[in-house]
Amino acid sequence: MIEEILEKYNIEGKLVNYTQNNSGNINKTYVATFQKEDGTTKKYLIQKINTKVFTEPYKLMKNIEGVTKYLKKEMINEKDNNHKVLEVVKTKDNKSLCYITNASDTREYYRIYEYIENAISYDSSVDKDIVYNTGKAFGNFQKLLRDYPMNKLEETIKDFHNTPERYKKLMYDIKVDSEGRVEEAAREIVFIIKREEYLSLIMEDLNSKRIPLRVTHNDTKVNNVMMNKDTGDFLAVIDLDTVMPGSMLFDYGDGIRSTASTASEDETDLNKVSLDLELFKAYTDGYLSEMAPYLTYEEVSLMAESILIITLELAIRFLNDYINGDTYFKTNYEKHNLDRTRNQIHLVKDIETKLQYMDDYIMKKYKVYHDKEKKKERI
Ligand code: GN1
Ligand code: MG
Repeated sequence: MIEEILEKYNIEGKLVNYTQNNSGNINKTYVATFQKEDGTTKKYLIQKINTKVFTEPYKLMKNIEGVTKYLKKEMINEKDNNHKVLEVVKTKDNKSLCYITNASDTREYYRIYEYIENAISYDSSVDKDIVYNTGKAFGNFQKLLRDYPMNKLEETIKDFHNTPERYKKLMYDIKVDSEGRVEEAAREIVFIIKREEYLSLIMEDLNSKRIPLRVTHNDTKVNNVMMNKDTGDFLAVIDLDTVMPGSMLFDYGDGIRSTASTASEDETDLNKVSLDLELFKAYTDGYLSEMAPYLTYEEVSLMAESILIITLELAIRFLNDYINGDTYFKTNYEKHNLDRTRNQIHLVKDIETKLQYMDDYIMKKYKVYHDKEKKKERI
């Protein structure tokens, strides 16, 4: 299969081997190594696009091509030689995507990226520097894309971070209970229902234009930033499938949810799951060091709550997938999605006790970075 895909590309050298890479809950990824005539090797990432999730793969690639081109140009403008942009490898007929027809006569879509060398990524983090640099990476990403023409972007997944819509869908699927799994999840369902009032906070402000639409990444997990192995600085933001117009609040909140949790989403020992305030501070500092000058006060005042909202959203999504029979996220065992739901709910409980502290910290730091920039402007 991999060989069949590679035939559609003009990659220099000979395929030495390929292995499947297990990170990511949606797409399938392989790393292929090629050897050139001079003996040097080069790696590539081959990804099978999950077309159940991304139903229009051409639109998806159009977004990625547009955004990566723009980011490259912006980095050159800023004379930034330290960071990289994801590089799409084109097929022999200059397409960013190819397909093969499988045994059951359906099309499977694949794309190839250049492998980012000298880099490492983490699934969860305990190191403040890694977290600071993750926040900085996503802040820098939003900063560079702040003037990207939004009308060029396709909505690759409709209502992706529309939390109240996600809630409505959960309530509907609970009523249908197609897999007979609702009873088992009763406590989790009640927990979510009790928090319904929070869920629309960001969407209402977006809809009423109290907060701006921006180009956002929408999947700011710690493993979506490649770090420079030598310097520890961020090297590149990856996984651009969900780049769409949205609110910076979902990106910031999801960044904290993912990087400042003391355990991965799959951890079943809930005693290990909490929100580490030192890591929260590190991410916030990294993010604000890039984005503070461009944020509005309304956005900043919702940043702490965004952490709560997105964590609830993930609990809703995992639970909804469990109730529907695990059709969306990759799962490794029967109750995987229920365990992920419990993990996120546990994190929500902890976040609730820390909200005020986080809000105070964000406000304080926003003012510091903001004033610093204003001073620079005056000089
Ligand atoms: C999915 O595939 P991955 O791990 O990058 C999901 C995110 C979730 C995340 C939870 C397109 O991301 O929204 O936050 O799992 N991506 C999509 O681990 O649904
Ligand atoms: Mg990913």
